[in-house]
Amino acid sequence: MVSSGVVRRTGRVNGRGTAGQPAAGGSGQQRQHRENAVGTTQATGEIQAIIRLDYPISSQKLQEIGAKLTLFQGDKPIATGDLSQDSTLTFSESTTASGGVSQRTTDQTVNYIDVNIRGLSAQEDENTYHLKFEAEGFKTYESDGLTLSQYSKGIVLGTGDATFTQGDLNGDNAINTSDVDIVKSKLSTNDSKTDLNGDGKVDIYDLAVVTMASAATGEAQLFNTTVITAKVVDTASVAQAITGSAKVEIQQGDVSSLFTDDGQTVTLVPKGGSGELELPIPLAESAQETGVEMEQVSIVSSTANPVEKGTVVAELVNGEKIAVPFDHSNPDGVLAMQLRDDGRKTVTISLGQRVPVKNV
Ligand SMILES: [Ca+2]
Ligand SMILES: [Ca+2]
Repeated sequence: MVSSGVVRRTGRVNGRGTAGQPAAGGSGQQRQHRENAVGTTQATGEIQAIIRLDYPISSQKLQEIGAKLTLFQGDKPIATGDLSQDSTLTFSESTTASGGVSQRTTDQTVNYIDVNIRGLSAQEDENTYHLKFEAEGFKTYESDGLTLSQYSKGIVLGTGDATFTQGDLNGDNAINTSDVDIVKSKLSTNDSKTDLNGDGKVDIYDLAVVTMASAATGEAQLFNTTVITAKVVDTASVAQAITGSAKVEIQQGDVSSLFTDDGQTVTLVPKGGSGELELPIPLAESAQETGVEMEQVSIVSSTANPVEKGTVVAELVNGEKIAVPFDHSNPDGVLAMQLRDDGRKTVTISLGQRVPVKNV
Protein backbone atom coordinates (compact mmCIF):
# COMPACT_ATOMS: atom_id res chain seq x y z
CA MET A 1 0.00 0.00 0.00
CA VAL A 2 1.75 3.13 -1.14
CA SER A 3 1.14 6.53 0.33
CA SER A 4 -1.16 8.91 0.85
CA GLY A 5 -2.86 12.17 1.12
CA VAL A 6 -5.84 14.11 0.49
CA VAL A 7 -7.24 16.57 -1.94
CA ARG A 8 -9.70 19.37 -1.91
CA ARG A 9 -11.13 20.31 1.43
CA THR A 10 -8.66 18.14 3.24
CA GLY A 11 -5.25 17.94 1.79
CA ARG A 12 -2.97 15.97 -0.38
CA VAL A 13 -0.10 14.18 1.20
CA ASN A 14 1.89 14.40 -1.97
CA GLY A 15 2.95 10.83 -2.13
CA ARG A 16 4.91 9.56 -5.04
CA GLY A 17 5.86 6.01 -5.05
CA THR A 18 6.27 3.16 -7.40
CA ALA A 19 5.47 -0.33 -6.44
CA GLY A 20 8.10 -2.34 -8.24
CA GLN A 21 10.35 -0.58 -10.70
CA PRO A 22 11.20 3.12 -10.91
CA ALA A 23 8.93 5.31 -12.98
CA ALA A 24 9.71 5.32 -16.64
CA GLY A 25 8.48 8.77 -17.45
CA GLY A 26 9.48 11.06 -14.63
CA SER A 27 12.09 13.21 -16.31
CA GLY A 28 9.93 16.22 -17.10
CA GLN A 29 8.71 16.26 -13.57
CA GLN A 30 12.24 16.00 -12.25
CA ARG A 31 13.30 19.00 -14.28
CA GLN A 32 10.35 21.01 -13.15
CA HIS A 33 10.87 20.38 -9.48
CA ARG A 34 14.61 20.21 -9.13
CA GLU A 35 14.75 23.66 -7.57
CA ASN A 36 12.32 22.66 -4.87
CA ALA A 37 14.36 19.62 -4.05
CA VAL A 38 17.25 21.75 -2.86
CA GLY A 39 15.59 22.80 0.36
CA THR A 40 13.69 19.63 0.99
CA THR A 41 12.45 20.52 4.45
CA GLN A 42 11.03 23.89 3.40
CA ALA A 43 7.31 23.71 4.09
CA THR A 44 5.23 25.67 1.63
CA GLY A 45 1.52 26.04 1.07
CA GLU A 46 -0.98 27.56 -1.28
CA ILE A 47 -3.62 30.25 -1.13
CA GLN A 48 -6.56 30.16 -3.46
CA ALA A 49 -9.13 32.93 -3.83
CA ILE A 50 -12.38 32.84 -5.73
CA ILE A 51 -14.06 36.15 -6.44
CA ARG A 52 -17.68 35.72 -7.48
CA LEU A 53 -18.96 38.50 -9.69
CA ASP A 54 -22.47 38.28 -8.26
CA TYR A 55 -23.53 40.79 -10.89
CA PRO A 56 -21.45 39.81 -13.91
CA ILE A 57 -19.32 42.53 -15.48
CA SER A 58 -17.97 42.89 -18.99
CA SER A 59 -14.27 42.15 -19.25
CA GLN A 60 -13.71 45.56 -20.79
CA LYS A 61 -15.30 47.23 -17.77
CA LEU A 62 -13.03 45.25 -15.44
CA GLN A 63 -10.02 46.67 -17.24
CA GLU A 64 -11.37 50.23 -17.06
CA ILE A 65 -11.73 50.06 -13.29
CA GLY A 66 -8.24 48.69 -12.67
CA ALA A 67 -9.27 45.72 -10.54
CA LYS A 68 -6.24 44.41 -8.67
CA LEU A 69 -5.14 42.43 -5.65
CA THR A 70 -2.26 42.67 -3.22
CA LEU A 71 -0.88 39.77 -1.20
CA PHE A 72 0.57 40.58 2.22
CA GLN A 73 2.86 38.45 4.35
CA GLY A 74 2.24 39.78 7.84
CA ASP A 75 1.90 43.51 7.17
CA LYS A 76 4.26 43.53 4.24
CA PRO A 77 2.95 43.58 0.66
CA ILE A 78 4.78 40.86 -1.27
CA ALA A 79 2.85 40.51 -4.53
CA THR A 80 0.32 42.24 -6.75
CA GLY A 81 -1.99 40.86 -9.38
CA ASP A 82 -4.16 42.23 -12.18
CA LEU A 83 -7.72 40.92 -11.82
CA SER A 84 -8.92 42.42 -15.08
CA GLN A 85 -7.36 39.71 -17.25
CA ASP A 86 -5.67 36.33 -17.09
CA SER A 87 -2.28 37.26 -15.70
CA THR A 88 0.66 36.31 -13.53
CA LEU A 89 1.23 37.75 -10.08
CA THR A 90 4.24 40.03 -9.65
CA PHE A 91 6.28 39.37 -6.52
CA SER A 92 8.20 42.23 -4.99
CA GLU A 93 11.34 40.22 -4.39
CA SER A 94 12.81 36.94 -5.43
CA THR A 95 10.87 34.11 -3.91
CA THR A 96 9.93 30.53 -4.68
CA ALA A 97 6.28 31.59 -4.63
CA SER A 98 4.32 32.14 -7.81
CA GLY A 99 0.73 32.73 -8.73
CA GLY A 100 -1.79 33.63 -11.35
CA VAL A 101 -5.20 35.09 -12.07
CA SER A 102 -7.67 33.42 -14.37
CA GLN A 103 -11.15 34.56 -15.30
CA ARG A 104 -14.14 32.38 -15.96
CA THR A 105 -16.21 34.07 -18.60
CA THR A 106 -19.34 33.59 -20.64
CA ASP A 107 -19.00 35.42 -23.95
CA GLN A 108 -17.46 38.76 -22.93
CA THR A 109 -18.85 38.66 -19.42
CA VAL A 110 -16.81 37.66 -16.38
CA ASN A 111 -18.57 35.46 -13.82
CA TYR A 112 -15.70 34.41 -11.54
CA ILE A 113 -12.08 35.30 -11.02
CA ASP A 114 -9.74 32.62 -9.68
CA VAL A 115 -6.47 33.45 -7.98
CA ASN A 116 -4.00 30.68 -7.20
CA ILE A 117 -0.77 31.27 -5.33
CA ARG A 118 1.67 28.49 -4.51
CA GLY A 119 5.08 28.05 -2.91
CA LEU A 120 4.29 30.35 0.02
CA SER A 121 6.35 29.78 3.13
CA ALA A 122 4.50 27.85 5.82
CA GLN A 123 7.28 28.29 8.40
CA GLU A 124 6.10 29.45 11.81
CA ASP A 125 6.15 33.22 12.30
CA GLU A 126 6.08 33.96 8.58
CA ASN A 127 3.07 31.92 7.51
CA THR A 128 0.24 34.44 7.98
CA TYR A 129 -0.93 36.15 4.83
CA HIS A 130 -3.87 38.25 3.76
CA LEU A 131 -5.30 39.56 0.52
CA LYS A 132 -6.50 43.02 -0.42
CA PHE A 133 -8.84 43.62 -3.37
CA GLU A 134 -9.31 47.03 -4.99
CA ALA A 135 -11.11 48.48 -7.98
CA GLU A 136 -12.64 51.82 -8.88
CA GLY A 137 -16.29 51.81 -7.80
CA PHE A 138 -15.74 48.94 -5.36
CA LYS A 139 -15.41 48.89 -1.62
CA THR A 140 -11.80 47.93 -0.88
CA TYR A 141 -11.68 44.59 0.91
CA GLU A 142 -8.91 43.18 3.09
CA SER A 143 -9.29 39.57 4.14
CA ASP A 144 -8.69 38.13 7.57
CA GLY A 145 -5.37 36.41 8.11
CA LEU A 146 -4.81 33.22 6.15
CA THR A 147 -2.37 31.17 8.21
CA LEU A 148 -0.63 28.25 6.55
CA SER A 149 -0.19 25.81 9.41
CA GLN A 150 -1.48 22.28 8.70
CA TYR A 151 -3.38 23.27 5.57
CA SER A 152 -3.30 25.46 2.53
CA LYS A 153 -6.11 27.99 2.55
CA GLY A 154 -8.93 29.14 0.35
CA ILE A 155 -11.19 32.17 0.45
CA VAL A 156 -14.39 32.93 -1.43
CA LEU A 157 -15.82 36.41 -1.66
CA GLY A 158 -18.38 38.14 -3.80
CA THR A 159 -19.04 41.52 -5.34
CA GLY A 160 -22.60 41.39 -4.04
CA ASP A 161 -21.85 40.51 -0.43
CA ALA A 162 -20.36 42.75 2.23
CA THR A 163 -16.77 42.11 1.17
CA PHE A 164 -15.52 43.41 -2.19
CA THR A 165 -18.85 45.12 -2.85
CA GLN A 166 -19.50 46.93 -6.10
CA GLY A 167 -21.29 50.29 -6.04
CA ASP A 168 -19.10 52.80 -4.18
CA LEU A 169 -19.37 55.62 -6.67
CA ASN A 170 -18.16 58.52 -4.53
CA GLY A 171 -15.10 56.70 -3.22
CA ASP A 172 -15.85 56.86 0.51
CA ASN A 173 -15.49 53.06 0.86
CA ALA A 174 -19.14 52.65 1.79
CA ILE A 175 -22.25 52.04 -0.28
CA ASN A 176 -25.32 53.99 0.76
CA THR A 177 -28.00 56.41 -0.45
CA SER A 178 -25.35 58.83 -1.75
CA ASP A 179 -24.24 56.18 -4.24
CA VAL A 180 -27.82 55.26 -5.11
CA ASP A 181 -28.53 58.96 -5.78
CA ILE A 182 -25.54 59.19 -8.13
CA VAL A 183 -26.92 56.34 -10.24
CA LYS A 184 -30.42 57.90 -10.23
CA SER A 185 -28.95 61.17 -11.49
CA LYS A 186 -27.26 59.37 -14.41
CA LEU A 187 -30.15 57.15 -15.49
CA SER A 188 -30.63 56.95 -19.25
CA THR A 189 -27.12 58.26 -19.91
CA ASN A 190 -24.06 56.32 -20.98
CA ASP A 191 -21.87 57.60 -18.13
CA SER A 192 -19.24 54.91 -17.94
CA LYS A 193 -18.46 55.28 -14.25
CA THR A 194 -22.09 54.71 -13.27
CA ASP A 195 -22.58 51.93 -15.78
CA LEU A 196 -21.82 49.19 -13.27
CA ASN A 197 -22.02 46.14 -15.52
CA GLY A 198 -20.34 47.78 -18.49
CA ASP A 199 -23.12 47.21 -21.03
CA GLY A 200 -22.85 50.78 -22.29
CA LYS A 201 -25.89 52.27 -20.61
CA VAL A 202 -27.01 53.36 -17.16
CA ASP A 203 -30.42 51.88 -16.54
CA ILE A 204 -32.63 50.14 -14.02
CA TYR A 205 -30.17 47.24 -13.84
CA ASP A 206 -27.39 49.47 -12.52
CA LEU A 207 -29.83 51.10 -10.12
CA ALA A 208 -30.85 47.66 -8.83
CA VAL A 209 -27.20 46.66 -8.33
CA VAL A 210 -26.32 49.76 -6.32
CA THR A 211 -29.53 49.54 -4.28
CA MET A 212 -28.86 45.93 -3.34
CA ALA A 213 -25.22 46.77 -2.62
CA SER A 214 -26.28 49.42 -0.13
CA ALA A 215 -27.88 46.66 1.95
CA ALA A 216 -25.32 43.94 1.19
CA THR A 217 -24.59 41.33 3.83
CA GLY A 218 -22.42 38.25 3.92
CA GLU A 219 -18.82 37.63 4.83
CA ALA A 220 -16.00 35.90 3.02
CA GLN A 221 -15.80 32.14 3.47
CA LEU A 222 -12.44 30.77 4.53
CA PHE A 223 -11.63 27.10 4.20
CA ASN A 224 -8.81 24.59 4.33
CA THR A 225 -7.69 23.06 1.07
CA THR A 226 -4.80 20.57 0.96
CA VAL A 227 -2.66 19.28 3.80
CA ILE A 228 0.80 20.82 3.96
CA THR A 229 2.67 17.55 4.05
CA ALA A 230 5.89 18.90 5.48
CA LYS A 231 3.94 20.15 8.49
CA VAL A 232 2.01 16.96 9.26
CA VAL A 233 4.28 14.11 8.18
CA ASP A 234 7.51 13.52 10.04
CA THR A 235 9.67 11.75 7.47
CA ALA A 236 12.04 10.48 10.18
CA SER A 237 9.26 8.55 11.88
CA VAL A 238 7.99 7.25 8.54
CA ALA A 239 11.55 6.07 7.77
CA GLN A 240 11.69 4.42 11.17
CA ALA A 241 8.32 2.75 10.63
CA ILE A 242 9.49 1.42 7.26
CA THR A 243 12.70 0.10 8.77
CA GLY A 244 10.68 -1.68 11.43
CA SER A 245 8.11 -3.03 8.99
CA ALA A 246 7.98 -6.64 7.94
CA LYS A 247 6.04 -5.77 4.81
CA VAL A 248 7.92 -3.05 2.96
CA GLU A 249 11.41 -1.91 2.18
CA ILE A 250 12.85 0.88 0.12
CA GLN A 251 14.73 -0.36 -2.88
CA GLN A 252 15.66 3.07 -4.13
CA GLY A 253 15.10 6.69 -3.16
CA ASP A 254 14.52 8.70 -0.06
CA VAL A 255 11.51 8.62 2.26
CA SER A 256 11.09 12.40 2.06
CA SER A 257 10.43 12.12 -1.69
CA LEU A 258 7.29 10.13 -0.91
CA PHE A 259 5.66 13.27 0.42
CA THR A 260 7.11 16.08 -1.62
CA ASP A 261 6.66 16.73 -5.29
CA ASP A 262 10.42 16.86 -5.77
CA GLY A 263 10.48 14.79 -8.93
CA GLN A 264 12.44 12.00 -7.28
CA THR A 265 11.22 8.47 -7.61
CA VAL A 266 10.97 6.15 -4.65
CA THR A 267 10.80 2.45 -5.27
CA LEU A 268 9.07 0.42 -2.60
CA VAL A 269 9.08 -3.35 -2.66
CA PRO A 270 7.30 -5.94 -0.55
CA LYS A 271 9.53 -7.53 2.05
CA GLY A 272 9.95 -11.22 2.62
CA GLY A 273 8.37 -12.42 -0.60
CA SER A 274 4.81 -11.93 0.64
CA GLY A 275 3.88 -10.03 -2.51
CA GLU A 276 1.95 -7.61 -0.38
CA LEU A 277 3.24 -4.18 0.24
CA GLU A 278 2.24 -2.09 3.22
CA LEU A 279 3.42 1.44 3.85
CA PRO A 280 2.93 2.89 7.33
CA ILE A 281 2.58 6.70 7.51
CA PRO A 282 2.56 7.92 11.12
CA LEU A 283 1.78 11.64 11.20
CA ALA A 284 4.04 14.08 13.01
CA GLU A 285 3.94 14.21 16.79
CA SER A 286 2.43 17.68 16.66
CA ALA A 287 -0.48 16.24 14.66
CA GLN A 288 -0.99 13.15 16.82
CA GLU A 289 -3.07 14.69 19.56
CA THR A 290 -5.72 16.49 17.56
CA GLY A 291 -5.19 14.62 14.32
CA VAL A 292 -5.42 16.02 10.82
CA GLU A 293 -8.89 16.35 9.36
CA MET A 294 -9.05 14.30 6.17
CA GLU A 295 -11.78 13.02 3.95
CA GLN A 296 -9.82 11.80 0.97
CA VAL A 297 -6.52 10.13 0.31
CA SER A 298 -4.70 10.38 -3.02
CA ILE A 299 -2.07 7.91 -4.11
CA VAL A 300 0.32 8.95 -6.84
CA SER A 301 2.27 6.25 -8.62
CA SER A 302 3.87 5.70 -12.01
CA THR A 303 1.74 4.44 -14.88
CA ALA A 304 4.45 1.87 -15.54
CA ASN A 305 3.83 0.29 -12.14
CA PRO A 306 0.60 1.80 -10.94
CA VAL A 307 -0.95 1.26 -7.56
CA GLU A 308 -4.30 -0.11 -8.60
CA LYS A 309 -5.53 -2.15 -5.75
CA GLY A 310 -5.16 -2.05 -2.01
CA THR A 311 -6.54 -0.78 1.24
CA VAL A 312 -6.18 2.61 2.86
CA VAL A 313 -6.20 2.27 6.63
CA ALA A 314 -6.63 5.49 8.59
CA GLU A 315 -6.17 5.44 12.35
CA LEU A 316 -8.22 8.11 14.03
CA VAL A 317 -7.31 10.13 17.08
CA ASN A 318 -9.65 7.99 19.19
CA GLY A 319 -7.82 4.83 18.13
CA GLU A 320 -10.55 3.67 15.78
CA LYS A 321 -9.35 2.39 12.41
CA ILE A 322 -11.11 2.94 9.10
CA ALA A 323 -10.15 0.53 6.34
CA VAL A 324 -11.15 1.46 2.80
CA PRO A 325 -10.34 -1.14 0.17
CA PHE A 326 -9.99 0.13 -3.38
CA ASP A 327 -9.63 -1.59 -6.70
CA HIS A 328 -8.93 0.14 -9.96
CA SER A 329 -11.02 -2.36 -11.92
CA ASN A 330 -13.92 -1.94 -9.54
CA PRO A 331 -14.35 1.77 -8.94
CA ASP A 332 -16.43 1.47 -5.77
CA GLY A 333 -14.89 3.79 -3.24
CA VAL A 334 -12.53 5.28 -5.82
CA LEU A 335 -13.52 8.90 -6.22
CA ALA A 336 -11.35 9.81 -9.13
CA MET A 337 -8.48 8.62 -11.19
CA GLN A 338 -6.20 10.92 -13.06
CA LEU A 339 -3.51 10.11 -15.59
CA ARG A 340 -0.91 12.73 -16.33
CA ASP A 341 1.32 13.00 -19.35
CA ASP A 342 4.39 12.89 -17.10
CA GLY A 343 3.72 9.23 -16.45
CA ARG A 344 1.97 9.58 -13.14
CA LYS A 345 -1.30 8.19 -12.04
CA THR A 346 -3.38 9.47 -9.15
CA VAL A 347 -6.06 7.47 -7.42
CA THR A 348 -8.25 9.34 -4.96
CA ILE A 349 -10.03 7.32 -2.31
CA SER A 350 -12.81 8.65 -0.12
CA LEU A 351 -12.66 7.95 3.60
CA GLY A 352 -16.44 8.26 3.61
CA GLN A 353 -16.48 11.23 5.94
CA ARG A 354 -14.27 13.93 7.29
CA VAL A 355 -12.29 12.44 10.16
CA PRO A 356 -9.36 13.39 12.42
CA VAL A 357 -6.54 11.08 11.38
CA LYS A 358 -3.27 10.38 13.18
CA ASN A 359 -1.86 7.50 11.14
CA VAL A 360 -2.32 6.23 7.60
CA1 LIG B 1 -19.95 55.51 -1.34
CA1 LIG C 1 -25.38 49.15 -17.26
